Formats: sequence, C-alpha cells, structure tokens
Amino acid sequence: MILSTGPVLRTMQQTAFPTCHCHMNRTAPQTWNQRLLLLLTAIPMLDFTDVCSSCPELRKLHIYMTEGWPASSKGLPAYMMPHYQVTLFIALLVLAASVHSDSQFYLPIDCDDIYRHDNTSSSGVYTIYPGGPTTPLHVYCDMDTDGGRWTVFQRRMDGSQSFFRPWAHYKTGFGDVAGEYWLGLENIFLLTMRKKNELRVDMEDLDGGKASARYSSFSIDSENGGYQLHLGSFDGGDAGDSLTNHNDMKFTTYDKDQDQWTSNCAQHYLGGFWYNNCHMANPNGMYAPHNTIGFENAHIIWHAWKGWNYSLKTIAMKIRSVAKCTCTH
Ligand SMILES: [Ca+2]
Repeated sequence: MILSTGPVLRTMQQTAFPTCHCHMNRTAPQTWNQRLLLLLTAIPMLDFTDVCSSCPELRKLHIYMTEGWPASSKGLPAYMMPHYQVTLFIALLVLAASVHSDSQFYLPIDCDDIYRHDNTSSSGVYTIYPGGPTTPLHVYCDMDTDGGRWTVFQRRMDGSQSFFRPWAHYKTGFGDVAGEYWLGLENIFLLTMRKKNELRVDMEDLDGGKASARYSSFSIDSENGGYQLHLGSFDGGDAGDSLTNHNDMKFTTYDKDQDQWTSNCAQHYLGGFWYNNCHMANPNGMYAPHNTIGFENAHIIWHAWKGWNYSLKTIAMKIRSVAKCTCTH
C-alpha cells in the first residue's frame, strides 16, 4: 500500500484491485474487498495495487475503522499518518452514513463474492457493485455449472432482444438480466480489472445438445483502449476453440469500426463483438432458428462446434474469479 503525496494519482476505476483474503477473527475474508472498495471511493489518493502484500497495514487500518479514531498515531507507519488523519476521517464519515453493521456492509463485486458470502445461493438475478457502492448493477449468476460462482455477461436464449445495437448500447449494457442481455463493456471492464477471471462459454443446439469452451483468463481494456480483448489459453471443452482468433481485438459495433476488415464486421454480421477479419464465433449475431435466414454467417455461430451454417439455440458467456491471493498473517 502506497500513500500518494502528490495530486490524485488514481481514481477508483483506474485502480487495479486484486482479491485479498485477510483472515481475521472478527471479519469474514470476503468483507475485506468490500471495505476496501468503499475506502477507495472515499480516499482516491490511496494506491491499493499491492493490497495482497500489505496485510499488516490493512489490519491496522481495519482496527482504526472498527474501533474508532485512535488517540495516537501508534500502530500505523509514520509515512501514512499525515494524510490518514484527514482521509480516514472522511472514510469513517462515509462508513457511518452508509452502514450500520458488518452484515449490512456486504457489497458484492461479482457472483463469486455472492457465493462466498452464502454458498447456498442459487442461480438467479442478483445485485453487484463492480463500480462501487453508488452504482448497483443487476446480473444473472450461474451458481450451478461446474461449481457455480459465474458472473454472466452475455446471454442469448429466445431472441427476445435485438443485439444489433450501436456502440452506446454495448458500452452501457442492454436487455433483461432474467432473460437475454449484454452486461455492458464498461461493467465487464470493471469486473475484469478487479480480479483475475476465467471465461466459460456454454451453448446449446436445437436438438438439446450442449457444449462448452473454457479459457484460462479473460479481461478487457478500458474504452480508451477500445475495450480490447485479452484472452488466456483454451482450457478445453467439447465446443472447441472459436475465440482465440478474436484475442487482442478491439470491440466493433456497426457505428464504431475497430476490426481488421476493410469493411465493418458488425454491420455485415449483424452483431457487436471483438471482431477480427471477421469471426470464428458470433455470439451476438442475429437470433434465428437454423435455416430460417439467408444472411450468411450472421447468426449465432460457434464454428468449432457446429460450423458456419448452424445457428445456435442458446449461448452464454460467463466469468469467474481465479484469484488465489491470500494473506494469512
Ligand atoms: Ca473494419
């Protein structure tokens, strides 16, 4: 943990936010992240990029937060004190105004947090806070597949939503989290910057067949970076790998061309995606039962499983934390 002595170096949304489980008697491990999240909102001067190696400092900070304002500076490193006396007081005010107890303080960042808070949670719609306490976000959590804890950011199932949408829609998200939806590139960015995540894609054909594909990691850049995709290695799954071809691509919609083709892939293939030149998978393409449309390769495609000419019945893209950082002091 480093105290910035200059101007505000980082905002909360620019701050990398690793998972850190500091095991303490009075505090469940998962609440650490929620406390830090609120602190980051109140104290943008702090840099928490090295949270996991800073458990002793965090513990002292936690004691200050839970046991009141200290009578002396004993307990905190001297270099922290000048700013803490002001900034921590602000944080305490925020805490006092927003929470009444530990249980009410619970603000999950993703479905992984929800599951760790209550491992009897079932699949369904939940509220998460990847952007901080003031921006609740509804999301569908898959708590059943392969151990659960999956935060679903894309889902197609019945064609009830159009996915042929402009940049602004893909940026903020659209649809119904109880049905078909896109969580939004900004939200996906916030989710994947806070924790290291793996990716899973589940899909079904029209005859009840199911398949999946797994990737070791998944994150995207900010909007300034074009929401560029960073995908880890293909970790298996009977659907095969149709996404590696899209790695390192920026996101393209019909009104924002960042693909590798001379024309606009989103415009031609009726979706919005990390198109290359153009796609091996088109999860956000047109929802159309097999053989009912004449637009070539514009439907929901996962090439490695069904080839170019098969329109899938369902597909869902979901992420799950794989962070292993643990402090055991
Ligand atoms: Ca292009």
